[in-house]
Order: sequence, then C-alpha cells, then structure tokens
Amino acid sequence: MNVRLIGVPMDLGADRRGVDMGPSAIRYAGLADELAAVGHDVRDDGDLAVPTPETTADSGGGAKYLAETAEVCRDLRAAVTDALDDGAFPLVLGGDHSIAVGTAGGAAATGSTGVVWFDAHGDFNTPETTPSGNVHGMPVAALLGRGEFADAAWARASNIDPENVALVGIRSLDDAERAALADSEVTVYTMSDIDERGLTDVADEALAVAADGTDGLHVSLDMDFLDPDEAPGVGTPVRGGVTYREAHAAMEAVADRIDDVRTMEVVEVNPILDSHNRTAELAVELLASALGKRIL
Ligand code: EXY
Ligand code: MN
Ligand code: MN
Ligand code: MN
Repeated sequence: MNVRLIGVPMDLGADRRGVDMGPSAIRYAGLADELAAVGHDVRDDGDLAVPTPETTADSGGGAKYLAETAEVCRDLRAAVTDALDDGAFPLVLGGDHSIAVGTAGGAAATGSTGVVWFDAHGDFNTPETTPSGNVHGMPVAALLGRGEFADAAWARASNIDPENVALVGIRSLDDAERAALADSEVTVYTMSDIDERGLTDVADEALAVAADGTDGLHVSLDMDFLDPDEAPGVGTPVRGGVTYREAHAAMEAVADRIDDVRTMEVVEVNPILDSHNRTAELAVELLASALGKRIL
C-alpha cells in the first residue's frame, strides 16, 4: 500500500498537555521504517497546524475549544480525502481522540463507512452530557450527529450509520453516556465480553458489524484500549484493559480485513506520562500488525 502519514498534534480536546507530542513520539519510535519493512511505501506529510491552548481563548459553551476543534477536523478531513483521492492509505497520528471526527469524516466523504473503535471509553458524550467539557470524550456522538452536533456539518458524517459502529474494550462510561449508548444502535463490546468470548471472536464480530453493507471501514485505535501496565503513556488510563497479546490479536483481525479498511488512526499517546516512549513504541508495533506484519 501507499501509506500516507498525517500527524495531528492536537490536545485541545483533552485536559492534560502532552498528547500533542504524540505524533513526534510515534515517528521517533520508528513507524515509517517499520511499515516499510512490512512492504509498504510510506510518505510522511508532516503535521497539520493545530492551535495551542496557551495562545487560544476557549470560545465557551459546553465543549471546550469547539470552534478550534472544528477547524482542525475540517483540515484533517480535507487531508484524508486528498490522500484517498491519490489512492493512498491515510494513517493519522494523534493527538487526542477529537481528531477522529476529521479522520472518519474523510473516510465517510468517499462512501458509506463502518467504524471500529478500540477504546476504554465510549466517546459518546455531547456538549449537553459531558462531565468534563473535553471533546475527546465526544467524537463518536459527533460523527453520528447527536445532540448539539446534529446540525454541525464539520462533525456529522451522514455516511456513517450507528448500526455500523462497534466499540471494543469499553470499561469506562459516564451515566448519561451509558444511557445514550443503550438507546442507540451502536454495538458495544465491553471488557466483560472480551473476558467471556475472547478477543479474536469479539474483534472479528466488531469488524463484521462495521463492514455489514458498507463500502469501507475506519479503524480508530485509542491507546487506552490497552491496560495501563502495557500503555502507561495515555492521558485517561483505566485499569482492566486488554493485554499486549490481545491488542496484537485485535490488530491482526484488522489486518485480515485490510482490503476493506479505508482509514486508520492511533490516538492519545502522551509522551509526558510515558515511560521511555514505551507507549509510542507499542503503537508502532500495533500499527505494523494491523498493516500486515506477520511472524511467519
Ligand atoms: N468520559 C469522560 C469524558 O467525557 O470526559 C472521559 C473521556 C476520555 C476520552 C478518551 C479518549 O478516550
Ligand atoms: Mn487539498
Ligand atoms: Mn477515545
Ligand atoms: Mn479512551
């Protein structure tokens, strides 16, 4: 594949500084070389311009930096559609998870799109329900045009049907978020589902849910999907996540369907909270697995 790296040093959507350094940390961990070794042609388009909180006044409202986030997501959507138009595979490096609105929005601009979301969190809050005001807890709701996002053209992706959205690894939901998810057609696979059924079975089913009747897939990998013992460098760690081996198995399930995958992103790597770039290095390993690296 022609892989196109797009960095998005975004941290306006999260409470803790540091996740803006995620793209650098992932590059430093050797992503381009690792993907080249798998046999891909890799082009790095550098980073999108993202405002920093120190020089940006929050525009107010229930969601912090919403106008600025919208602008970055519009730019990212354009970069993703440009790459797709060129026949490339956009691989987006975050940054906090708010950027998924741009990545998945770009995928959806080219056809109906299913979404597989590997995460500890549901990311299903809206500006009305959020307990924190942080937009990284809202991108799934934004893409589906819920709440205040209903009329927001930058957010809602009409080509994404909630029936084709699957969340995997979930273990932290806010009360209103839980109720909204239960009320929706989104499929949620919690850690308990993974305990009972095994990761491979759950991941295969999640991918099938997303692929059912759609033209292509977006895969979103939040590094807090993993247990913090494996991936300490994330802003919102939650105990009880998937193991190193389960995370690889999840990515190998993605690799089995890579022909359907249109876009992928890895988000929430926070080098300030990390231990010797361990989480970024793990992100590189997992992306290589998703893009076809095999032991034999
Ligand atoms: N549910 C919490 C909130 O909305 O503030 C925490 C969200 C964390 C989101 C991380 C990126 O997945
Ligand atoms: Mn352009
Ligand atoms: Mn997330
Ligand atoms: Mn998360």
